[in-house]
Amino acid sequence: MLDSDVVRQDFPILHQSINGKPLVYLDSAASSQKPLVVIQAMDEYYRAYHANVHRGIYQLSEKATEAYEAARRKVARFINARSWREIIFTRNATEAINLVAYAWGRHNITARDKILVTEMEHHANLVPWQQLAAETGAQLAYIPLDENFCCDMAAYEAMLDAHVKLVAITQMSNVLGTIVPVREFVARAHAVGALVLLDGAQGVPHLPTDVQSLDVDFLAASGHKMLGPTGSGFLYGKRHLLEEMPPFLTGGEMIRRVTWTGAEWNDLPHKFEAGTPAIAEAIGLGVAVDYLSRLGMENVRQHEVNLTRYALEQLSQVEGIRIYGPQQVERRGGAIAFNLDGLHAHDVAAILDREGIAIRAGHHCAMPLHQKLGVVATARASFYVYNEPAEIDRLVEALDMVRRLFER
Ligand code: 7TS
Repeated sequence: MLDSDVVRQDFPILHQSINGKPLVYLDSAASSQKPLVVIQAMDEYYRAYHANVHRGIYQLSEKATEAYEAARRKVARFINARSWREIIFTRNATEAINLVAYAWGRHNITARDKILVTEMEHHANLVPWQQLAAETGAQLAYIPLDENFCCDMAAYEAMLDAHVKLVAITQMSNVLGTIVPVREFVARAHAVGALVLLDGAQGVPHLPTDVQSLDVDFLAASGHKMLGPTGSGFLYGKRHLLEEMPPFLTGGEMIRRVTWTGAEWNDLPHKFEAGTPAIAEAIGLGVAVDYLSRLGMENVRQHEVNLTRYALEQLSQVEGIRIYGPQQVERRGGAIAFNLDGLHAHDVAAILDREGIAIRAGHHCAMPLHQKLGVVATARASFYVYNEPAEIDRLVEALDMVRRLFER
């Protein structure tokens, strides 16, 4: 089992007070905090072996290249990719999704085609497809949510036909917490010849994720939500798909040979990594993946189930609260969006900040979903490996206080 008391010791940032109160960080869905080992690995790289990668004949560059490529192998193992060549480092999940929308989408989608997304997508897995549809004349259609905030699988089934070329879905909603039945989605998409892109920005940090057993064609993830640094993220793609795709960005690193009139592309994954990459960030992400692997992703998930169950129980006692998302913890992760009757989410978050509690408020980059929910904003508490039940108690006490404050 994961002991959050022990885990917390590894996160220096958590040991501080905000407005004289011990910090309660409940915004890991936006970005997680970093364990000391990640910070130290990046520091060590800059102090001891910083040099550019893939081009050095000298020792520093060889060491940097080794560390950078070792990180790629760690990520490949973490999601059980068949090969390290299937992992492309990007700045974040957004860039990974855009890579597919440009390099695959612009060459495979036509006016006759359909792209399906769910109604709960983050803008990162929505706007790139809206743009692709606008440019190609393809149709973008939304798989609806049912009354339990889960995907309506019968509606999905009815939307599938031979024109559907891509199903782009989140693994876990950053607002509702909903966990999507990925295998079911993939089996049905593949049956009509469509590919599946999984937005793992929320799922990969919190759920054991095996791309071979899920059989997804592409997976995008952000390093900074899984204990890694900002500026780190990755795209997984099945090798034959990545081989067939033209490059996204062009320039140095991604070529094998350049002449006056043209160029040949480098092997995977370098074909998709133009220019000097984020070396320290990749190394930091590798260490974050080691850290998560040591905790064990099954334990990470179980810890989150326990916290989420407790939080749903406790939060539901707060007068005038409305929680958005599935009730059953098995079907959801630890991002809990809510509103207090008659109060704007921003006011709630601002008052909580005075109590040292960090939550997010707004549309969480899911404006169409909020329109569907019939609200302009929600407040959102989200958990990770370092959170503990006592912090949920602090949140609930503070919400009770907010309610009393506005009742007067
Ligand atoms: N997809 C999902 C499901 C997300 O939650 C996010 C970020 C992204 C994609 C984009 O990730 P990025 O690293 O490329 O920015 N979600 C959030 C959030 O919920 N609050 O801040 C960022």
